[in-house]
Amino acid sequence: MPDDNDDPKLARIVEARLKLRDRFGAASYATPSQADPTPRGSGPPNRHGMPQLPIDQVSTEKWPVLDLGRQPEVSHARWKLVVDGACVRPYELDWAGFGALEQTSDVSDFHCVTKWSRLDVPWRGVRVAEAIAHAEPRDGARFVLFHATDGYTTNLPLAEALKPDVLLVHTADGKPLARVHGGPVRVITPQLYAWKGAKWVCRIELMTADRRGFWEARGYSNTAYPWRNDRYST
Ligand SMILES: Nc1nc2c(c(=O)[nH]1)N[C@H]1C(S)=C(S)[C@@H](COP(=O)(O)O)O[C@H]1N2
Ligand SMILES: [Mo]
Repeated sequence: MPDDNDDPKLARIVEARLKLRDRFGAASYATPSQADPTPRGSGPPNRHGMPQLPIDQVSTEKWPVLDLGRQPEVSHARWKLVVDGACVRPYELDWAGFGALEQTSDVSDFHCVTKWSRLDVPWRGVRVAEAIAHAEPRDGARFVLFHATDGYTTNLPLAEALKPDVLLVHTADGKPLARVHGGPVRVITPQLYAWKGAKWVCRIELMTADRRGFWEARGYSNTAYPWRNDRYST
């Protein structure tokens, strides 16, 4: 496990979240997996045939804020997104370049591992698949590590990152994404727990081998499927 003791505030946040993991760990390992042949998770149609909420989640209208306690202020002028690693054409986007990419609207759910879900959130942004495609991933690229301005990281299999509802969002609920929720731009992963979506995302690193992100290295599930109650790893 990484050592967080040089930052007492961060150490407290990690300790509190890992206590929650310990509290719910036994119950989640004891719960049978949900049948999930075609996980789709985006908006009402993606809950078709599924319970309204993934197991042990509670719906909330409010949008809680969860992060490492550092919320960087990133202006549009300083905003930058690097796409690099195992690809033919690593590149960098500025705010205008990001706005010039194909824009997508979607409605999808947001499931936090701390047990709240926001259903049917309207989003606008750019598909992560679109941003990655421009870099031309090498054949061996199989994983992605998202890096954020606050130092946070989270990893995904490339196949998950390329799903059409995985977006770099700049707008939520019809308003510019607030700084506390990762504005100007964050990632959302509607089919996975929300820690897989980096707020204040600044780099998408393509990788040939998996590398665990911040929470994945501290005992959160590497796969993170809400419909399977897949919260923590053993
Ligand atoms: N950059 C960054 N992204 C992050 C986090 C973080 O600490 N830093 N926390 C993750 C976790 S654990 C959750 S549940 C969601 C919370 O997003 P919200 O604060 O908008 O609700 O962001 C995820 N993305
Ligand atoms: Mo979370």
